Amino acid sequence: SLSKHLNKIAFEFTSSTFLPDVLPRPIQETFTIGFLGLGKMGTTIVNRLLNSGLKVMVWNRTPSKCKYFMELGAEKGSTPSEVVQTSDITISCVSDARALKDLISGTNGVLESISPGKSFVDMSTVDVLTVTELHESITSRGGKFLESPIIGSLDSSMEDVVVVASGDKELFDDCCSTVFNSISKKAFYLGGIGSATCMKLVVNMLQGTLLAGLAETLALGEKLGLDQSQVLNILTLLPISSQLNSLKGDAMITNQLSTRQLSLEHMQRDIRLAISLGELVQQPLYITTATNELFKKAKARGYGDHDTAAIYRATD
Ligand code: NA7
Repeated sequence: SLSKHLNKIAFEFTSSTFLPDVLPRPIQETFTIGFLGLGKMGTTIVNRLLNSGLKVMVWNRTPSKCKYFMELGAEKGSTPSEVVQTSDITISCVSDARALKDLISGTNGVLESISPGKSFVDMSTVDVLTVTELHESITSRGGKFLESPIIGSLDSSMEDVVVVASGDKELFDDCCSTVFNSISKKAFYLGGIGSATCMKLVVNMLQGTLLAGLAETLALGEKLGLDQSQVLNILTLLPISSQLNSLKGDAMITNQLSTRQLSLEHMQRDIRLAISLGELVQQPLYITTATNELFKKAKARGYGDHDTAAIYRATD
C-alpha cells in the first residue's frame, strides 16, 4: 500500500509555490504558534519566530531547554496536549519517528487535543509511512496537517533554507504568511502527503554522497602528500565549487566537527530512508549504498552527534 501511495505522490507532484506569490492573511493579535522540540533545529526556528514578533508557546521533553525562550518572551506549555490546545498552529521538530510517535500518541500527547480547527505541522524528518499515519491520525480527528521537513542549514542565512511542504494547502498558505516567512525565503507546496519527505530525502541523499566524495578526495590527497587546503582552494576556482565543498572540506581538514548543524547520525538516517525508498520503487542506488556504509562506519566510531564532516574520519 505504501508503493501505491508513492505512485499517487508521483501523480500529485506537480505544483510548487514561491513565498512571494502568497498573499499574507491578516493575523489576529492572539495568534499563537506552538512549538514542540527544542533541539538544534527547533531552537533556531523558534528564535526566528520570536524575532518576527510572533507569539510562541514552547514545549520540550527536557523542560530546562524552555527557559531561554521564556526569557525571550515565549510561553511554556506543560504538555504537548496543552500546547495544541492553546495554539492556532502547532509545529513539531523532533529527532526521529520514535520521538514523533511518543509526542503524538503518548500520555498528554498531541492527539488528545486535536479537534476540528486545530492545525498541525511536522518539521521532523521521518519515513513516508510514519508521516502518512500521522496525517491520518490528525485529519481523522478533524485537524489540518502539513508535512514540512526543512532542507538546508538553519545555522546561516535565510537564503540557505528551503521549505518544502505537502498536505493541507490552506494550512500551507497560512504557514507562508507566518511561520515559513520567518525562516526562509523559499517555500514549495508539493501536493500529496509523502512528497515533501521524498523531496528532502533525495536532496539530502545527494548532499551525503557529495560529502563522501569530498572526504575520499581529501583522504587520497593527503596520502599523496598534497596540501589539502590547496586542494580545496583549487576546487573553489572550478565549476564544481560549492559552499558545501568549502565549509565541510575545511571542517574535515581542521577537524572542527562540533555540531551546530545537521548531525552525522541524522544524515545517515536520511540516506538509509532514501535507500528504502529506492528499494520500494526499484531504483538501484549504488553510490548512495556505498556512502551509507561510510556514514555507518563514522557513526560506529562515535561521531553520530558530530557534524556531517566527520565522515572524513571513516575514510581509512
Ligand atoms: P536534535 O538537536 O537532536 O534534537 C532532537 C529533539 O527531539 C530534542 O528536542 C529532543 O528532546 C527531542 N526528542 C528526542 N526524543 C524524544 C522523545 N522520545 N519524545 C519527545 N521529544 C524527543 O535534532 P535536530 O533539532 O537537529 O533535528 C530535528 C529533526 O529535524 C530531525 O529529524 C532532523 O533530521 C531534522 P530533548 O531535548 O532531548 O529532551
